[in-house]
Amino acid sequence: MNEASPSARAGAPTAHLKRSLLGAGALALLLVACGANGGTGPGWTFAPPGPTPQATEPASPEPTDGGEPGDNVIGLEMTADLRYAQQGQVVEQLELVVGEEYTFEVDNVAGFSHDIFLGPPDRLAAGDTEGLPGIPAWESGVREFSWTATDEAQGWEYGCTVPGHYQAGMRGELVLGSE
Ligand SMILES: [Cu+2]
Repeated sequence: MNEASPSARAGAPTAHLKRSLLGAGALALLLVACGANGGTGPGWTFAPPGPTPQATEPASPEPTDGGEPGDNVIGLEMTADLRYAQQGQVVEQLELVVGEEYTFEVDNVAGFSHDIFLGPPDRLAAGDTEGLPGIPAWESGVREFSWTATDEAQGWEYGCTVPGHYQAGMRGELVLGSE
């Protein structure tokens, strides 16, 4: 009876081991099957989840050309010899672009009164400055005015309407172009 027990005990583990091996083999087959299924599963054909990356444009305001204040400043000196000048050089015409706003910075360096107006030559010659862009006469220093060039100003001039100054040649042409 004592001898049967060890063999029975020995046989039991053996049978158990065989069953375990079979189980492991079945399990291995299952794993292979699962692996094959996983490789060809429907999930494989889907595109990667998540939002598609979008290039986010930085909201940087681009400066528009010509729109900056100070871009269109026209400096003029009014001289003692009845001229408009820039750095001592007589200015006989100014080229402007229709639709652009200009700031005229006008320095009276003459030591006596001048003015500046923009308008039709006949009105400047007559001293008729009613409603015209410009600055009435002053004796010394810098004054300024702003004006937006329009098609209406075709043929206009700039000039000084102090009596005798326009006729003496204190004037110039406005040449209007378009951009
Ligand atoms: Cu003058």
